[in-house]
Amino acid sequence: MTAESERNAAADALFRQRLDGVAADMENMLDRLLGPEPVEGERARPARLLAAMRYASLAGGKRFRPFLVVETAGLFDCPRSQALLVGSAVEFVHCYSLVHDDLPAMDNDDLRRGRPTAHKAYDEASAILAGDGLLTFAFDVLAREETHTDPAVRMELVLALARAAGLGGMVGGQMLDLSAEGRFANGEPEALDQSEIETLEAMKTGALLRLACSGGAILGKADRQARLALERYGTAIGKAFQIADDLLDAEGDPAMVGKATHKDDAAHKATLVRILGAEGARGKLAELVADAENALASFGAKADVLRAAARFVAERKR
Ligand code: GRG
Repeated sequence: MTAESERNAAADALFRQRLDGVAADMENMLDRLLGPEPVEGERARPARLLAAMRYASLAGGKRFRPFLVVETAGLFDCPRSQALLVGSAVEFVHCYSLVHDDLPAMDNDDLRRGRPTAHKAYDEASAILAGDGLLTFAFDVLAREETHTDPAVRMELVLALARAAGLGGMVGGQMLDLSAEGRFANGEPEALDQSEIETLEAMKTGALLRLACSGGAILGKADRQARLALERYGTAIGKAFQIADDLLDAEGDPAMVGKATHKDDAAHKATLVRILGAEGARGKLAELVADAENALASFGAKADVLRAAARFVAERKR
């Protein structure tokens, strides 16, 4: 074993440990935030809505986005409790997007995280409202004083999450995706070129992952150079994540992945795997991992776990 591969193996093991640690902390935090008692300004928490929101956000999920917030915030020695709150806001948005993406009007999926999707476990109306509730709750959490004592930091987090999640981010990307499938107009799938696919994916998947990385920098009041470095890292991770997801769809086993696979081909989805082929896509993944690792150069060994996270994204099996 070379010194570099030994260092990578140690960082990979530490990455697993840290991801598990964030997942455990996230479970406790989401459970606390989504408790039965109304908080100031709320009248009541309707039991069925709360249960559907808990179903969609507790138990399951890798918690990779909160992990990114915690690790990037850790580069600036931010308190873990604050990073976990920002991580939970990002996770609420992510979980809402999965609930709505699974609806019959969108991807019409029955299985998510190895369990029935929210609209199967409850009903469509409850799933739509649970998604709405989770999305709104994310901004509630970011606006709380316990998230950061400086209101300017909280405001910046709110704005960054809104921009990543909304019209020009994830929701916009989902619209481009549905349009490319031929859901509207004449019903014919659009033949997107590589740059159009990259834009779609940067919005649909990349924006929230990138925000998870810049979220740590905002929380840590990082300087411009550090912010740009983390944005470059987050951008590369976001692209890699989507390619890995497309490879899992093309080649993965539903029992392992926890959701239906081979859906992209059936839906004539515009993906980079379709354009580059599986081998070409794996080559692109390797380039993106290298770019993500290099983006962290100025943080030195402190960022080894984030470098391991980039490798994990490319190699993940679920
Ligand atoms: C409905 C507004 C709206 C947006 C949908 C999330 C999304 C946008 C579409 C889902 C399609 C998809 C599978 C995209 C690939 C990237 C992705 C979000 C994968 C799932 O994320 P993981 O692997 O899931 O982090 P877990 O379950 O681990 O949290």
